[in-house]
Amino acid sequence: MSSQPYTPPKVWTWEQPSGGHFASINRPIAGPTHDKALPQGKHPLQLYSMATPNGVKATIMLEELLALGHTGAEYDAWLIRIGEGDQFSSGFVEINPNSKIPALLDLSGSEPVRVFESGSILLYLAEKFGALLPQDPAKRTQALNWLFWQMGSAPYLGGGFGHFYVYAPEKLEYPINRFAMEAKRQLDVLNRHLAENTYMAGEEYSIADIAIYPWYGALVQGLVYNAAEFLSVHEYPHLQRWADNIAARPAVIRGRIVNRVWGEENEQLAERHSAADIDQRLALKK
Ligand SMILES: N[C@@H](CCC(=O)N[C@@H](CS)C(=O)NCC(=O)O)C(=O)O
Repeated sequence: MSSQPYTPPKVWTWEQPSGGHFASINRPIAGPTHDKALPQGKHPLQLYSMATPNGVKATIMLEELLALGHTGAEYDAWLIRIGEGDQFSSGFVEINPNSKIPALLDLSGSEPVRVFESGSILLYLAEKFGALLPQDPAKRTQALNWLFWQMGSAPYLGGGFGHFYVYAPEKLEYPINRFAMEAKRQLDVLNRHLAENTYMAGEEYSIADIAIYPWYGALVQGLVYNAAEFLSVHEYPHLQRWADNIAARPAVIRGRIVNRVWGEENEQLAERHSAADIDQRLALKK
């Protein structure tokens, strides 16, 4: 790898490994790499995931639904170790041909329902349980605007800024500048909106907040990419207020630790099969 100017060849070919944190799992082809069925537990919902920002959207949602009393949202959460290529097993690819976590299997009906893309999982669960998505059409649209905003914007934060600031094999000024500028623009979009609104869709907490918090809320809290100082996040006080408010919700505290295998012992729970699994972890002293 070199930071010398690069002249692309006529035809791109795959040279492996290309370097960087995820080099060993990145490939230019889709499909399974090995035959392996996924485990299944006893609950109606089976989640296959890891506690990355996209993964915790699903576990926070499920914990919020359980907190609201929707017992049909009971779930087994199985760990997919993306660094070890579990997302390329035949069983996982059957649920998500895109080989990315999170993926959900709903076994409650006559036919299994396969759900992938974290935004689709949030919408599916909100509609299934009639919760966390406003009923009023204008407010519902507001929530969906921000849900889709998150799905379209976060790749610039994660795949752009995060990749070049943290994971790339070399620190390169051009991409870090470009994506830091875009990340700050997005933070300002949120800050301005939250100056006028308690939550993303107005007064009602919704799937839009659940989608945005694990990326942008965690970023301003210094939990993602350790970039709070670099991105001067003190410039976004309304976003900070909203993030602190969301982070304190019991379902968020619970959902964050599911399928997490790093950090403090009381914040790690590789698999979740009952509420007691989370209770026991959280009860461990730091
Ligand atoms: N747009 C997808 C993105 C999912 C995604 O990028 N997941 C990452 C972890 S946060 C992943 O599974 N990476 C493994 C890989 O790229 O092989 C979603 O929101 O569900």
